[in-house]
Amino acid sequence: MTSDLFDESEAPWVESLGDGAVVLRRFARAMAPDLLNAINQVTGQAPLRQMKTPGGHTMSAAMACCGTWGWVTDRQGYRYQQTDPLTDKPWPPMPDALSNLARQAAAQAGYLNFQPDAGLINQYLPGAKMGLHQDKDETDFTQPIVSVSLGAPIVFQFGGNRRSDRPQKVPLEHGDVVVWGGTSRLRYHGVLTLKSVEHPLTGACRYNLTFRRAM
Ligand code: MD6
Ligand code: FE
Repeated sequence: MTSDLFDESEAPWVESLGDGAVVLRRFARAMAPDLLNAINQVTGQAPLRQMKTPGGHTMSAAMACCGTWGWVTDRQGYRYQQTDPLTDKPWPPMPDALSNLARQAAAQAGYLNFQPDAGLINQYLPGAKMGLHQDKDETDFTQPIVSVSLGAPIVFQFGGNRRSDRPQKVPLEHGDVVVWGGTSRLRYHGVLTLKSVEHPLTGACRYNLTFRRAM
């Protein structure tokens, strides 16, 4: 088999998004079935849910967490905590398939010894989006962010260090991994509204896995 629409044998390649930031194209495609199994395992224990922002809006993406620290938002604010507010139990452990992928992707991008203690699973259905924001609730900004796309394609927006900087539009597809750190660590980013496009493994759904060192 040399080419088909969802070729898993396509060799990965790297694209720069600026200093310290790269897209590892197709990096996670071969392991995607294992990653989707891991997602199902985590969300069986910590259900996907749409959280509220401090401003009272309901986020359009549904989220669940794994690892020692989970990122949550509610009327009180954004924070990391060790228990799931839905179940009051610790977040499920981060499956090895996820932590290994995160560490390998970080290393490929030049960030050695990345040990994520927070894994965020975002589920986007058609119509869902995420506005421009910074990931800044972590304590150590020398550690990168690793962000994995699975399923339906979307347009990622990667801005600058100020909200007013015009973002680059980066189409992301199944298996693409974005890694940002160094002087890019606090760059604004988000995704445009998910269109209705079917993927053979996920249907119309897109998953984003975001790995961080929270503490
Ligand atoms: C993405 N997601 O879905 C980018 N950040 O490709 C994020 O930047 C993000 O999904 C913080 C919390 C949840 C997220
Ligand atoms: Fe983010």
